[in-house]
Amino acid sequence: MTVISKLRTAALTASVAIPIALLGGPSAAQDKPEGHGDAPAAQYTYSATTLGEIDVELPGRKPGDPVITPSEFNKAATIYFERCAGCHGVLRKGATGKPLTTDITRENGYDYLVSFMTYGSPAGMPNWGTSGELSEAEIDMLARYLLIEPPAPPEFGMAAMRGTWKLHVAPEDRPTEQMNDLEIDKLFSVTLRDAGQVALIDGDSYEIVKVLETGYAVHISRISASGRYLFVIGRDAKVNMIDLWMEEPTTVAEIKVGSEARSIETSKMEGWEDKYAIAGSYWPPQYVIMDGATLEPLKIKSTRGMIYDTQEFHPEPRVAAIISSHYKPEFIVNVKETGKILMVDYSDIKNLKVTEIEAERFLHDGGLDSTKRYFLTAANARNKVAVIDTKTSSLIAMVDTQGQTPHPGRGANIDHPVFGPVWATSHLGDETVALIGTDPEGHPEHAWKVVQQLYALGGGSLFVKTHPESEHLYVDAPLNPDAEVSASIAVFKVGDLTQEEPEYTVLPIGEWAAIADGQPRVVQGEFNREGDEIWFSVWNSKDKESAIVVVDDKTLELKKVIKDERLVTPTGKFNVYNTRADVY
Ligand code: DHE
Repeated sequence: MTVISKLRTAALTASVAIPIALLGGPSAAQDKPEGHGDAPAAQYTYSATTLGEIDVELPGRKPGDPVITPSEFNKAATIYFERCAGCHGVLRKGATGKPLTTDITRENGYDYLVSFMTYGSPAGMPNWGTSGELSEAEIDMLARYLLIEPPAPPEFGMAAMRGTWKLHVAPEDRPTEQMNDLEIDKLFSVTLRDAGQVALIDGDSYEIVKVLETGYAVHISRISASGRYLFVIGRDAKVNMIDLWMEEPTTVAEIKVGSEARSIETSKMEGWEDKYAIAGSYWPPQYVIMDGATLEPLKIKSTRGMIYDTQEFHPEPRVAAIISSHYKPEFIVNVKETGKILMVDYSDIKNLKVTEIEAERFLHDGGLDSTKRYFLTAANARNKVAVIDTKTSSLIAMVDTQGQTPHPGRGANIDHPVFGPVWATSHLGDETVALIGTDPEGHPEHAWKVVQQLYALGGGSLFVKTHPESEHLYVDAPLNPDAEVSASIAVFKVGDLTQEEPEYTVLPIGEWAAIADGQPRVVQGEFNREGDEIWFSVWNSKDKESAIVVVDDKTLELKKVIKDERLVTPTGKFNVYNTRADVY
């Protein structure tokens, strides 16, 4: 363990070049375009992998269309969805990257497209050709593909959704009391990303209670307000609903809500606990409200519409984070490309009321403040955090985080010795951690301002974490290009935040995991129920050993290394109690 101040070595300050789409920064002339092919860092830039598997139809030939066979068209579409759609949009209307509609591509022409893809551009386009990521033949195929009208992947309406819905165990056939002796609130649901599974791990014994099959490249878990049901969503938009009361935790219902998805949540307002679930999709751009006991799809709402400021139509605004209000029967839905936050009132879904809040474009993730009244969410490509008052369903502030590409996860709530309650976010693009005042009544002068900037390990941070019982703020840097940094965690002591440049302790989590092979990255701290230990994933590639490292929060010493051959690519971890009660 080492203590470091802001005056760090060059390696530690190295900022990350990975999410080019998000950063909009230049890529080095002949370097390999990081983030597009390097696992696991590449896995951060949005890749529409499931869409890539769908067969698309070659449109009828139009005058001026280049020659392309249906098979080439399909191959090009796969590459496009996997490599390009994250920035340029599935329908090529542009997102963080430029639009690639045929009026533009045809004006620029075939040679220009080939050269652009081969050499990249200082504005952030990776050099796919010179880096060796794409062959000349692939670039030629893609250039011809881009000169033809884009195919639209299939919609996913009620009939399609119902066709995938499986109720394995009806509510009346489920137990009326807990049938196992698990301490459910102590369980962790651990994403086994590339295995398409979650592992349920007991917080006391560190034993894997069960491994369950889930969707492809499984993403996050959320827990029903009662704590009984665990909801897991895969990138292929498959939702598993797991009953933790059964003799062995079991999937009791499943559904596919689209082709690409990232978010799932359940109703938490008093009186509405466990009543509904909601899932948001990247493709098609929509969300669906489902029955909280069966996953029966009840109401699908498209998010297509006008961008909040330009008021121009966007055909594919993806649904990013969804969070449940504790103040009203509302789901709070982040719509990325239109920059709108939707307050979806689920008290009467037949006469659905949706309050549409103008926020900022490229909304991604976020979480609640310590009172659970305010939702703070990053518009990451705009370096902003939007603050929503969930009591009045309105935007109350837009905070410039003074860093590049904020990525809070759900953020971390600290009682700051000088500024009172603050919420923290780290950044993908630099080493800063922004602390934002969240107490408009007790500390009005600090509310919704960056009251302090901390300097952590380096760029490439994804998640910060603390707990009401903890005196520490933990900051990861899994996407930092420096192997040592990406395998370490910075820990700030809350009491030290009075210093002008607070020092931090470096935990060599990767070293503690003692994994001989590969270059594992350390990602996403998650506290246990009691708040006295924090778990980190040591995320290696699929064919190599990974681990979970448990740290004693009081002493910052290693407590346990969990290793098991079933722990394949562990990433997110969700303690049942902390997740259901929004403790972070
Ligand atoms: Fe995530 C949350 C989207 C890549 C681990 N991720 C989220 C949320 C969204 C999102 C919208 C918020 C969900 C919510 O709260 O309802 N993630 C995306 C992407 O679009 C992106 C950038 C690329 C992609 O194609 O999926 C992406 N995410 C990753 C990863 O590569 C990570 C690091 C490893 C993994 O498992 O895939 C990753 N994302 C996570 C985790 C959370 C998350 C662990 C939940 C954090 C929490 O504390 O709640």
